[in-house]
Amino acid sequence: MRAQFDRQGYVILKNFIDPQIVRRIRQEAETIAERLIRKFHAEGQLASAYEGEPFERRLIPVYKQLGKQAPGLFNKELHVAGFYDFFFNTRLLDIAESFLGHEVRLYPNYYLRPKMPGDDAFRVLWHQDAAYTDNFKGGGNVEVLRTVNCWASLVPARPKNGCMQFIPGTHKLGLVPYTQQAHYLEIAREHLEPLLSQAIDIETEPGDVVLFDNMLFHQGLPNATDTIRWSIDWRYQDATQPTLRPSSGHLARSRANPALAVKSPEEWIALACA
Ligand SMILES: O=C(O)CCC(=O)C(=O)O
Repeated sequence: MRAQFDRQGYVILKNFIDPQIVRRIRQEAETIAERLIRKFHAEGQLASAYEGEPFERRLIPVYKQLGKQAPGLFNKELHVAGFYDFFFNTRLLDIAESFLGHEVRLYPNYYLRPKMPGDDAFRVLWHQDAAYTDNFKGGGNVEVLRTVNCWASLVPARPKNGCMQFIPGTHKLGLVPYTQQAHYLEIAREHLEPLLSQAIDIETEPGDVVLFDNMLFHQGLPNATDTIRWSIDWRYQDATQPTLRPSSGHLARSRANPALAVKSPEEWIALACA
């Protein structure tokens, strides 16, 4: 696993997450969507609460009506018990620890992502995750950050509904120039175009976890179906390093200071307000 990660810049852990945890996460995502709808419906901004609609569709009319007011990503909302079992999963943290050493943090950008159909704002352009950290311009060299970046879908992810695409081996190129586009950063054309023919689809099922390098060239395709492609993306980092972002994330494993690591759903929930 480690050898493939080092060589290709990614590895897919098939059927890695316990089905019970996957079901729980999906329920948490449904509750997050429900709360969003209830709030905007109570404020009179939605024609209906769309109660009869399934999870894969319910937010579609909501996003159509709310436009830019609708969040493209959920972050603080993930401080609920189900996501504690997911992010602080022992098997996953064992892998993170084996890659990163005994001090491991959950990096600050962890998201639940409803990729809406037919909306270009949800097409995530070719980028390196490290470029988003670099773009904060807080100083520091993002190339030295030691992270394991993770991605999992709550529905089957395919090219048609907007799975990710990777260009294997590109994590060895270092940070390449990028530009700010309307919604996302994008790798400069002259660095991307010669490599585009090597892009591969990353197809996943719920329960799979994709691990990839902070420098790997990747994109999230547009969703051309009529259902939402729900996914989660998160990262672990060597906690002896700075995040080079405005926030510090959350300690997940520590040999030096075990008492400081998040150890229970209650602690995780309390951190929503931190
Ligand atoms: O979910 C997507 O479509 C893209 C996600 C992504 O680029 C990331 O997690 O870094």
